[in-house]
Amino acid sequence: MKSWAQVHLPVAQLSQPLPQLFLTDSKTTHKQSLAKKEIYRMYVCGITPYDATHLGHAATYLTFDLINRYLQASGSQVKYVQNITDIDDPLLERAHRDNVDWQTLATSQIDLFRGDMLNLRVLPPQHYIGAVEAIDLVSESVSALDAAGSIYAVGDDLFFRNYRSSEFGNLSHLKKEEMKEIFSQRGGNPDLVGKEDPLDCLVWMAQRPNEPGWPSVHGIGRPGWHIECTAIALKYLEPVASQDTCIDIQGGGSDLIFPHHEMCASQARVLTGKELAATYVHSAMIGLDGEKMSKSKGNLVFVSTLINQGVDPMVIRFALMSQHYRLDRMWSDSLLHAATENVAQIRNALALTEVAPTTEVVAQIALALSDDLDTPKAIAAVQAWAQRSMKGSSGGRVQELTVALDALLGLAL
Ligand code: 5CA
Ligand code: ZN
Repeated sequence: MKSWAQVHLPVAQLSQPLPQLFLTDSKTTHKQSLAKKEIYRMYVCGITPYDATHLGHAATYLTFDLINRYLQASGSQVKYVQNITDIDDPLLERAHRDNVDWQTLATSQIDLFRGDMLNLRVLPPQHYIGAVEAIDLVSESVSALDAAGSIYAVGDDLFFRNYRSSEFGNLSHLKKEEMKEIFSQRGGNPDLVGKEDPLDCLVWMAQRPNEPGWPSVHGIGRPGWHIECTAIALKYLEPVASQDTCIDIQGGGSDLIFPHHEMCASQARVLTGKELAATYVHSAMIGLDGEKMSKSKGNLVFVSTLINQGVDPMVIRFALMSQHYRLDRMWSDSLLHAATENVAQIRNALALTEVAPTTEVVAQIALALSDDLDTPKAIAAVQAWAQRSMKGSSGGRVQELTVALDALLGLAL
């Protein structure tokens, strides 16, 4: 699938090398430094194309964009892959509810998403892969799991033996009863008669009446959700045999820790004998009026609606970065208003002929980001600089800061 257009990434002018990046790993639950590498491999779970792009989606992709930007500014290359769940039950249900063709719905939402990502200056992945275009790939992965003795049938559907692995649960740290409950809320079917274990997951779903299906060695059907991401990540990120883990970063919103990422990791262990990712990074949930922003609750604010109302995309980006990615947080009008004022103040300072020293503030931004993407701290440093500049402090180079804001924070001001 076509990714969105390239976003210009300036080369940050740094007076000293960037500090090593620390990120909180959901598996160890600790902040850990990313081993220095020339090439990083990052997989981020993409949208299911309906109700895109709400501010929760946007916040999550911004988190990984910050990682991408930081690693590139450190001089490394980032291989970045994202999927699109362009065939799945929720998409079909929405198309049915709204009496539209599911492909038309998906195509329109993917187009909208691409435009929103471009407006927010999110660097595009090199491979943007839809589930539909990965059917053969998924089917091959199911065959490989089958060859490893990890697949069984319930009727014409195929399931993966998750719970057989002693490592299952290492990522989510949940008790089995908790897993079962969350699994049933997030597309699983723990109580299905015929399953060997309630937590085994569907990897190939035989075609249902009036639903699409694709021919495969497993019969006509479609991929299960988790195997879609496992297969796409392992194929398109081209893992290196000599490395301990298949990829460096597996990411998405915190709602994906269980079951999705736990099950992807479980499948990858069987397929490769290795841990899927060195670091599992999860961006916390954005809510509105005290509740998680989600399609099912219908309490969504869309990036495109705000932009159509005349809101500057850089203000949206700034507002989403003004709170830390690991905190569940609320979107509100007051957040947007504060961001509008703060961006205006920074722009006013950047327009001055004499500005406060810039080398130090660039170093502060880098240091804050290196510490688990502390964007509130980075932004506070820029605001303090703007105030110093407005009060007449001098000795800085505007260009040094504008380039750093763009390269590291994605803010083209
Ligand atoms: N297609 C799957 C992933 S393979 C999926 O979860 N799609 S999604 O459209 O529901 O979500 C897309 C991304 O946005 C996921 O990483 C998800 O974790 C994240 N996300 C969804 N809702 C929110 C929210 N309210 N706040 C933050 N991130 C969110
Ligand atoms: Zn995924």
